[in-house]
Amino acid sequence: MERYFSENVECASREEITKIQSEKLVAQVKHVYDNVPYYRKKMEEKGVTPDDIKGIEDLHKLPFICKDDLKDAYPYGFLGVPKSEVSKIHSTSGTTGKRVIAYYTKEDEDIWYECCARALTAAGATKEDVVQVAYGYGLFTGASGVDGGAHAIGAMTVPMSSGNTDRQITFMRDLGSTILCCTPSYAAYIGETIAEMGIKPEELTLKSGVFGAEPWTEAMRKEIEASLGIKAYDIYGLTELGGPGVSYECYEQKGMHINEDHYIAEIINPETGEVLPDGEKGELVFTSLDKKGFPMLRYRTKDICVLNKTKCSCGRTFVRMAKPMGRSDDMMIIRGVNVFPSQIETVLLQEGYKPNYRIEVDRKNNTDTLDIYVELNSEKFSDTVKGLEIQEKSLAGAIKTMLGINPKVHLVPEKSIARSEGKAVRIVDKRKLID
Ligand code: DLL
Repeated sequence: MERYFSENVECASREEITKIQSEKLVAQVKHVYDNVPYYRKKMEEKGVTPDDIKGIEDLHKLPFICKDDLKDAYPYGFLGVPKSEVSKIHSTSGTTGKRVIAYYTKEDEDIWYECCARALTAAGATKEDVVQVAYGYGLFTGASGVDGGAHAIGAMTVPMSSGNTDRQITFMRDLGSTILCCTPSYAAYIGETIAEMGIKPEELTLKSGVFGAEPWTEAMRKEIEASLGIKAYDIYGLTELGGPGVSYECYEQKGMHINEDHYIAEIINPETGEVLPDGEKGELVFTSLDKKGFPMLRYRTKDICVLNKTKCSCGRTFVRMAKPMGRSDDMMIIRGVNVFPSQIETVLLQEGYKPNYRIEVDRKNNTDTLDIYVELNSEKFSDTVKGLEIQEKSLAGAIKTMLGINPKVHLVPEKSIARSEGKAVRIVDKRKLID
């Protein structure tokens, strides 16, 4: 039987959810207007005051916040409480420009852990479980969030952090870990290492995994589920909104339920900012309703996604978001065609290759080039040059059918592409280095 961590809200009626959201929105707008001068100015520029916001039907009147606003206001410009009220911070892993620093009050932390506890419960976690946390601890939100969630459930929490894969597997076996939390690319790597060590998935006690922080495909899910002998659940979130637990999958695995008592989701046209009707694909925008330390009103995530408001048979009434196809930042435009790495990954796995690949985009003689490096594996092995060429051509053909453009595929030796212990970096866009 399905279990819930906060059944009263997770299964509340639409009327109840709308009421909760409306009341909280009115209070949150007032909080931000009074305490975040940067956003107050944006509201003034748009001619909006807190009196104009009477409920969620007025949400569209508020200005958006984008990453550039957070950069402009770095480091304390969006802090919504006195520093003495801040209990901790986290930060994005951004390698270029300024990082985003998110602030939490004690209450913000508790709400965040509750959201993660809902996600873990939906993945089958109870007090009896041993939860192995293999997201990175530190500035990244991944580990702290699910660690807090596991504590809220009362499960035994194993704070491994990412990396040191042999030690992960030793602890997993010795302690009898039942739930693994890490990025999907790291889960795939752990699965691969287990196979190399000659351990069968059924020898492990793992039953499920809670994987997120990067886009991953259904094909990758199957791969991980088979290699670890588990059911793999998706979890979504971002530093600006607190971290993991903004939304999470239930056993139906048909989209991630958004914690709507804490967040309002909208889908907008990324070019015009216009709010799109239900079911249309566009950029996800979130409003955090409770966060006081780092409150976000209409934050533009750049994640491309679709919302589904139909009823889920798990009993939860929270709206569901599809797996994000990737950030609009990650979308490559190659010879005029929009390409997401996840599309390429889907084809590779369908064709029997492993999720170890690198995409290189360049421009030669004014034409974009797309090179895809993919590892060979024992099932896809050919010992003649001719045989390899045939394989490369056949894979390039399958990718062309998906994308509409012709890539050059390079099959490379097993293990020659670096594995990821956190978020995988799979695209090298050399055009950006030149521009
Ligand atoms: O990745 C928070 C997180 C940690 C989520 C652990 C889930 C598990 P950031 O580092 O700020 O925060 O990156 C946020 O990662 O805007 C998405 O583009 C991407 N992302 C996060 N979860 C998913 C997911 C954390 N399940 C950015 N599927 C987001 C696809 C995801 N993309």
